[in-house]
Amino acid sequence: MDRQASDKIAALAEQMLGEKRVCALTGAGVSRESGVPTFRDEDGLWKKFRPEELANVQAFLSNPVRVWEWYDWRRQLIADVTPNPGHVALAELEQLVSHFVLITQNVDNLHRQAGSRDVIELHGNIRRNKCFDCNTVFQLESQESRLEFVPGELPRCPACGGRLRPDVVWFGENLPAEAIDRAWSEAERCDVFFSIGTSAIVYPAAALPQVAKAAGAFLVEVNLKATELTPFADVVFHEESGHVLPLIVTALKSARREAQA
Ligand code: BV8
Ligand code: ZN
Repeated sequence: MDRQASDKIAALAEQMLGEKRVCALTGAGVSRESGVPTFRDEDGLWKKFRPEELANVQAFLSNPVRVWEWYDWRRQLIADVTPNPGHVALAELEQLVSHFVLITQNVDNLHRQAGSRDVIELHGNIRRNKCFDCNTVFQLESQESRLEFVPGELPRCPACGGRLRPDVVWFGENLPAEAIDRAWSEAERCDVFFSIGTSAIVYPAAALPQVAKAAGAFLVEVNLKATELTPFADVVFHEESGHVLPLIVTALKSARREAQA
């Protein structure tokens, strides 16, 4: 890493010392190094399927089995993936910073698997199902929802016999109120806000970095490509999150040691 980049990282670590509040918003890019496809990259999900056809209520009502099978395919895709160094670094940051909140758009559960505890899931979690008709939520592993998935048929709700769907937020659907409200208030109060591995175009999640910036936070973007957020960021790393985030953790650990010496 060149001198300039290491200086950027050392300065960023200093920003997180002491009684600081830090937020991190993550998107699909943070899971790509675990083998989970993103949405809008060249090999992304939206390149093969049109989101309008799959990730919305109308698509589910008109062809529930097709939508269910797409999510079942995504579940198979991520069944064996594991957290990468970027996820692990974020779990470490939670221990190193006095107030750290992880806000994710991802539904792959990898932050929790990496050990992050305070995780706000804005778009739900593909490891849960929800009944479209009675809203009961089922963990995939739970007894009630051990589904014999009959190809061509939609699994039924064990509680009411209704239509099961993945517990994720589709386009046109409101985000879980508690999740977005908490994320919003954390963004308004933080000292440092990271936007990591997201194209920053899906709202209201994409508003969070702007809210933080407007409230005076130091805005950091870690994203392979430039996004609409890049011009507003105080520091930008156009590199892989699995590479940059561990370097930031290392720099913070040494800055903490120096501060305590
Ligand atoms: C809402 C489902 C209120 C879960 C997703 C018109 C009508 C209705 C709504 C709207 C409208 N116009 C706008 C809206 C709002 C809409 C929206 O924002 N649309 C966008 C496309 C313009 N939002 C909504 O509908 C939301 N609800 O607003 O409710 C409402 C109600 C009614 C009417 C109006 C408003 C719901 C949003 C949630 C939708 N659900 N998915 C699932 O199947 O997973 S969206 C989908 O995109 C995923 O959830 C994902 O989380 C999200 C964001 O994508 P990213 O995570 O950013 O991934 P992407 O591939 O785009 O980018 C990855 C980045 O990583 C890239 O930049 C890449 O360079 C980088 N990268 C890659 N590798 C690495 C890396 N970076 C670092 N390291 C690497 N190794
Ligand atoms: Zn039900």
